[in-house]
Amino acid sequence: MKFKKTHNIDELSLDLQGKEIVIGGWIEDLRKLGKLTFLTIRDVTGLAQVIVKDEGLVPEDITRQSVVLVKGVIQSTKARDFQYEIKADAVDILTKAIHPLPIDPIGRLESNIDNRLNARALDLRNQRVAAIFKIRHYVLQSLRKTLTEKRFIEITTPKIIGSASEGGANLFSLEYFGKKAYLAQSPQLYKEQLTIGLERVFEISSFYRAEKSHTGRHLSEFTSIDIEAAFFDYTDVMDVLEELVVSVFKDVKENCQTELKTLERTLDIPRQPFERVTYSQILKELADAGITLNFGDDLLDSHLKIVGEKHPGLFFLVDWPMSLKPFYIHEKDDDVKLSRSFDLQFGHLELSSGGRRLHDPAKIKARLLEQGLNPADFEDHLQAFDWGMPPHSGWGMGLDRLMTVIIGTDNVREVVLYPRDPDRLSP
Ligand code: AMO
Repeated sequence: MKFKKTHNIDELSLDLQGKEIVIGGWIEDLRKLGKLTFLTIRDVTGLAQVIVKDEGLVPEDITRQSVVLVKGVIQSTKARDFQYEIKADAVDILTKAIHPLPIDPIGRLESNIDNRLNARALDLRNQRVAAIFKIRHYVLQSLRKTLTEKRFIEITTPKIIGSASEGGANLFSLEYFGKKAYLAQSPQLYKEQLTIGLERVFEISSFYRAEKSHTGRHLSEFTSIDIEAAFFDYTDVMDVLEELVVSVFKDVKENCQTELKTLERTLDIPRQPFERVTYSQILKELADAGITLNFGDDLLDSHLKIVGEKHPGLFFLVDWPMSLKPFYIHEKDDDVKLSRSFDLQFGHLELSSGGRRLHDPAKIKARLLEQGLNPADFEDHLQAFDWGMPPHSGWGMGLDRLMTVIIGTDNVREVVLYPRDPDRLSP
């Protein structure tokens, strides 16, 4: 590099007229008008127009998306789209982009999602795509801020584990120094144990599910936001979830105006309180639609589609049958067939599920056996229940699914940089 970048593009304005600056970025467009060359240069903060009067400064064969440093002086401009322009004194070509590029990086020519994912790094030069990941950054910041304010402590639990956290299905297994190991499906068991020492914990990490699903909402590797809180009942963690989701929407609306504008997206702050609909009520609604389910039947995609038409926004689905819930979920006191658990839905899409946990080890062992699981496989976990396990509740929410709701897409691959699904293991 012949000279050093002095400014991000969003730091430049006509106030700096006459001053020499250096910007660094990618050539988004270049036009030659007689002896003049006009370059538009983009860095992550914005777009600037550069005018090159000296023909020798830019080689004939320079390409779009090449990386350059431009040293020049800020001056006024007649261009409609810019408040100022940079008159170049020197252009240092750092990397030349080789054409043809696999996709049109600025998105004028639409590419299908597979081609875009195959060239994801280049795809991010499309401002609509970059906007999604800038928003994702703010969503993560907002989640951490709100949970920290609520005195949750961020934890990191192992992703290589010796026994299943969510029961036997959907586990990726691997060889671990001659032993069988698994990729964690969730931090469930660890987050529960950690309420002993830290009371309120949260984790935002990748988890793994060997699901052969080809849908817009399933990935083999997804990011989960998990919480667990001692002395909280399931309704208390529902309140945390509701507040968290609403503050994410508010923070994105406030901090990501440019990105939302780029995506032509208006974000409505969800109305509170979120509706609470019982499982039995859903069965009635389905019966009205001509679908007869028995108590204990799971809600399939086709059922949730109908549910989503009646309840298109955010709502809690509560009072699930115990038989449909994992071994760690607590029953209701007044009706042991029902669980103290919930799902947070956005129409037909499940965003989160959670509940009150059993903290009596004898009950957990009984539930493991009931579900065909072997308590011996959960020995490490179960021993913690003899060390002073507080009553506790929590939930897990798919960050990627939450992002699809914020962005307004039905494909989770749009909001994950390098998605993993049964057909995709690279890049
Ligand atoms: P559950 O299995 O319902 O619950 O997962 C919680 C949330 O994680 C997201 N999710 C996924 N997102 C993308 N691709 C997948 N394959 C995928 N699987 C799950 C969903 C889902 O609602 N331990 C419990 C949570 C708890 O009770 O604390 C659990 O894992 O948004």
